[in-house]
Amino acid sequence: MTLSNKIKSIALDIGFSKVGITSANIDENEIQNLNEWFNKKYDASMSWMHKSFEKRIDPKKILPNVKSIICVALNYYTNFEHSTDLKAGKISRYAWGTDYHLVMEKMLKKFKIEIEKLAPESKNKIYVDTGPVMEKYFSQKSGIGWRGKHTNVISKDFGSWIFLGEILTTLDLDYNAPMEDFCGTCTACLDACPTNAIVEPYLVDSNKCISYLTIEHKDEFKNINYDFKNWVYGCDICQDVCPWNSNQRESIINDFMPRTDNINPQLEKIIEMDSETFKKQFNKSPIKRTKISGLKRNAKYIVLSN
Ligand code: B12
Ligand code: SF4
Ligand code: SF4
Repeated sequence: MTLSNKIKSIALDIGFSKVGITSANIDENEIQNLNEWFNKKYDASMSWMHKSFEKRIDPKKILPNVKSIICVALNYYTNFEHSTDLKAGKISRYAWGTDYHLVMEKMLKKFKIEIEKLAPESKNKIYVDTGPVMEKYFSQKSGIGWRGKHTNVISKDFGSWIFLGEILTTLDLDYNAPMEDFCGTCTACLDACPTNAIVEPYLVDSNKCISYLTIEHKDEFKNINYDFKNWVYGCDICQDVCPWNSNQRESIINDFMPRTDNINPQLEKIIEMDSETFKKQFNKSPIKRTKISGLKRNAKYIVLSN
């Protein structure tokens, strides 16, 4: 078995749902698209993204002599749905259980150790949403899935309910073919987005995206007048309507099972929540990112606008 195949088989043994390998180079076209996204200010207040622009477009600035990127994806679908109770908020599927950064980092560390057993001379760096890496781009290039018109990566076997991670490596490996696009003439995600944040196919303006507004936006919602459709943390609308998400397989990761009250928390309960309860309910959960103040702001906004 080749080294590349051994590495891919280890990834699947560790529990990743998909693995693919690609070169660490980024096409000129992609760099131009990214530049345009920043020029149009679609990054909203996420200035940390632009600050790391040079690293984002050149992985060698993260790991000198990097040759390949080993991309992985982890299915997080659990068989639960949101309710239609208007007094309840909706929490995005990815945040129902334990924070994927913690889950995947543990798996990636194990993976890195195994790679270094096979190739002790190699230098390797792991990432899962934790650095200036174009995760969706590399994932498509490594054959894991394609970038849908809503911009998330969709795998034929797992839909878009997958988290992405990668190992940057100095190893010269065999590359997979990039995944082709299977969106076809579908426009379901563009049609369903309540704020028209998908301004054109494959282009999201974060300023309008409910996911950005409820998670990353730090201030009060001044001059913002959108119907959040009860999404109190993140937003899954463009993925819920995607035909590639209709026959999902359940995740094998127990940590992704929803915690009590994490799918549809009552909005009034959030507004009245004290910090002890917040800490307990959202310990090791991605929801910690908004802090209690952000979650309360979101819940109040929904109650006032309903
Ligand atoms: C910043 C960020 C956000 C921002 C911006 C979203 C975005 N579209 O990039 C906000 C806060 C809005 C966000 C929201 C979400 N995010 Co987010 N986010 C990121 C982060 C940190 C960086 C992404 C990035 O580089 N964006 C820059 C822009 C320019 O990239 P882009 O939108 O893909 O734009 C490219 C395309 O437009 C392309 N392009 C232009 N024209 C064309 C034409 C064609 C044909 C094609 C193919 C491409 C193309 O060029 C651009 C440059 O690359 C990544 C982690 C990472 N390091 O990659 C996670 C990540 C993308 N997020 C993730 C998730 C889960 C989400 C949410 C689903 C969470 C939720 N449920 O609320 C939503 C989805 C919203 C949406 N429709 O995109 C996952 C996605 C997993 C997947 N299956 O793809 C990631 C990969 C984290 C992870 N490690 O798993 N996110
Ligand atoms: S996450 Fe919600 S607001 Fe953002 S693009 Fe998708 S449907 Fe639109
Ligand atoms: S809803 Fe349709 S257009 Fe949007 S990502 Fe899914 S297949 Fe592509």
